[in-house]
Amino acid sequence: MDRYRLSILSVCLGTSMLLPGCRMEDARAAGNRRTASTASVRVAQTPLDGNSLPKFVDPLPTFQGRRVDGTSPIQVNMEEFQQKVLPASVYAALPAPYDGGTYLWGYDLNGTGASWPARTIEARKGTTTTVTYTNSLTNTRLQSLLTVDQSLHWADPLGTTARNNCVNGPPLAAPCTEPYAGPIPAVVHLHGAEVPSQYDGHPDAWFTPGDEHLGPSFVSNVYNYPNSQEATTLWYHDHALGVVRQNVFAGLAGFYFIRDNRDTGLATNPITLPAGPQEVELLIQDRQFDKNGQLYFPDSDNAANLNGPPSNPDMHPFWIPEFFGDVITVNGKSWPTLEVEPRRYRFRVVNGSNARFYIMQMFNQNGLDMHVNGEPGPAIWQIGSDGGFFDAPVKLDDPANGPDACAGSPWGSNSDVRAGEKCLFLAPAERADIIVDFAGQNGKTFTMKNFAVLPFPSGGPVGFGAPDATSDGLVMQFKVVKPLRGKDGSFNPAAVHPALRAAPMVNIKSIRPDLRRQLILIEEESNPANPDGPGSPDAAGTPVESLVNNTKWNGNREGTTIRVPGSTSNGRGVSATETPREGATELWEIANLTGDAHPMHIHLVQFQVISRQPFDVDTYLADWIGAFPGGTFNGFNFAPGVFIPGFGPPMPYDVPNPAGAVGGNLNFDANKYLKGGACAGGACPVRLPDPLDSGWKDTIKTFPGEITRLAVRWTPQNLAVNQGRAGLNTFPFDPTSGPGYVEHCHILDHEDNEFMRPLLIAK
Ligand SMILES: [Cu+2]
Repeated sequence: MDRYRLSILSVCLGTSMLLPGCRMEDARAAGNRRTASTASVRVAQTPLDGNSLPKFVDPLPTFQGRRVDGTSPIQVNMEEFQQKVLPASVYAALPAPYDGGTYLWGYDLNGTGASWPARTIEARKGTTTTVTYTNSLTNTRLQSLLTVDQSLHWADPLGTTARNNCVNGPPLAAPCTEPYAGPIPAVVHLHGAEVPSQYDGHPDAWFTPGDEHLGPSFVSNVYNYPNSQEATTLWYHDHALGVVRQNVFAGLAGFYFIRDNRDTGLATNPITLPAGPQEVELLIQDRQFDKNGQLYFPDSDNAANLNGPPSNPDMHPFWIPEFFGDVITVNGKSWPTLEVEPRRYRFRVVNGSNARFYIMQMFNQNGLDMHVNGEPGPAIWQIGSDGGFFDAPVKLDDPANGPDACAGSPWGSNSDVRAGEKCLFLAPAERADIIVDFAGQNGKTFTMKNFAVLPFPSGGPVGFGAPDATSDGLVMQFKVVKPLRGKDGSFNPAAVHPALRAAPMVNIKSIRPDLRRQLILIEEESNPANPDGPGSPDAAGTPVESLVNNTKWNGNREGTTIRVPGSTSNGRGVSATETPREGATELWEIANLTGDAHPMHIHLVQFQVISRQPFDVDTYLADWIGAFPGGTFNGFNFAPGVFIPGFGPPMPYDVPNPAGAVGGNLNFDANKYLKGGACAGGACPVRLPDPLDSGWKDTIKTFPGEITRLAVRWTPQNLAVNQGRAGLNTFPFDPTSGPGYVEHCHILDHEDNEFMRPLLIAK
């Protein structure tokens, strides 16, 4: 985004006020006039500088003794509450009601009180967990601080966006440019779970308080999770169309563990994993606050906010391309500290941030200023990823990888994405199950730091001014100050240890695919030469939206009711082009034509990474644009060979290209694109998955300028390789029923703005 901000600034200073980014002042002035005349709910907030906050003063909130048993039915109520996220000294200086904490939205499990994160649900493999969700987000204080952008295709409970056609601006009529103050829509997705689609938290399955308004895909708010997959770290979070970035930001997220008879969570577990107080959840999220200690989500009310103004206010008056905050929270507490014994700990790590990536490493802090990197260590051993355990532990931050394996030097040089692959490297929604051994470290303090640039990997660490708290990457501290209680006989990844898995991972990469798909990711930017006209892919404009396969969420060609050919309606308002057969195995090749990495999440299944390969994006893009057929869309005439935003792929989806791949795109695996370009020596090397991406995944980083190849099998995770075939359902439920599933970018600001597609399973 720095790139965009720089270009806006230079263009605005140098030329006319007609260019899109330069109109911000006009838009804001208009917004202020509306505020006076329509009693708008927008509230002006003064940002609090994260640098000014004390660090490492409060303990990490943990869930030991506060987890909820998933083998009994659970009542989950969404409600507003207050929590002291920042140090107590901040709230002590504030008047009522802010002295009581930051207003948040959270999940209250079984009446035990809402918290951020919510209480962890401990489910048991093979035993259904039944959850009844209710939405009590009425008369909240927080709504006025989280300005819904009605120009997005969003849940829209009152139908104002649909009635006023707000998604097809500019120009935008008055209701489209005003904040929304109606009932709050919400729905819960259990991320990474094998579930029937009616319980998947489809983005259109939202419901408002009292179920007064229901999304078109709503079936029930009593969900049954079969827990048929492997023991792993899942998380549950809001998934309502177009407001996920704000509902999750508000606090609607929690952990969900699937336990089995090996990963029992008890000290007696046969894998000997650290348990009890030595098994700790870590939900990492960046946030921004105002001077009342309240959440601050940028909506153009303050030009000085960290993220800059909305990039295209004449199309999206409040939406910003990515949210980054200058306060790092872990388990709903800013820069916390965990006191540990000199022994091994197991951490279940989730990146729950809107858009921030993390490349993390620990440093010995003793005697050093917190901004100085001490001696690295201890090592982090990763034992599992999104969907279960690895076959064997992987050592990260190994000194053998070089002293700067994670840190890079100087700041920002690790925009080379490969640097992260030997570190604890998490894009939004990815999980890591890790072991850290604090033995022999008595008295030491270790600081966990993040070295990922933002946006990743094109940005820099200086977006918020340097040095600052987040650009120094501070995350949390571990203090080895507790006495060792008893001998540590737990799982030692550095020595002989029990197997993590009862059986090796089923290798679905070995299955000959029934179907090959080639999909592209593209960012549509405003066209500086024609700011009110159609966007162009990766022009020097500002981000409008990013799309899977140049296709909008609803599956229609932009500005029309014409379905992208080859799509199937879910009968509830959206059409899918990805319609895999139950039981089939597919090769998905995703080519990222944008300038940034996108964590792509596929619902229903866990998949495996086959390989990654850089390719010649510029040459491909020129040929790909040349394949567009021309026509009139959204009021604009396009000549043949001109990019049509939101048209879908340039060619018919279902007609295989020369590689035999459906998707409607030119074959990006062609030799022409796999040599030269950015690749040294004239050939773009295929990279096998690094160890961290070798396990089960449901969310995968797709790097810019690269093809990411995935083996995706539409069966339960553990089905033997010879047991699946296209047309055979092996799930303990019918995956073809209900509203269907989705696949999307898990940068929340992206998925809220069209970077999501329906996914329907076919017979
Ligand atoms: Cu994205």
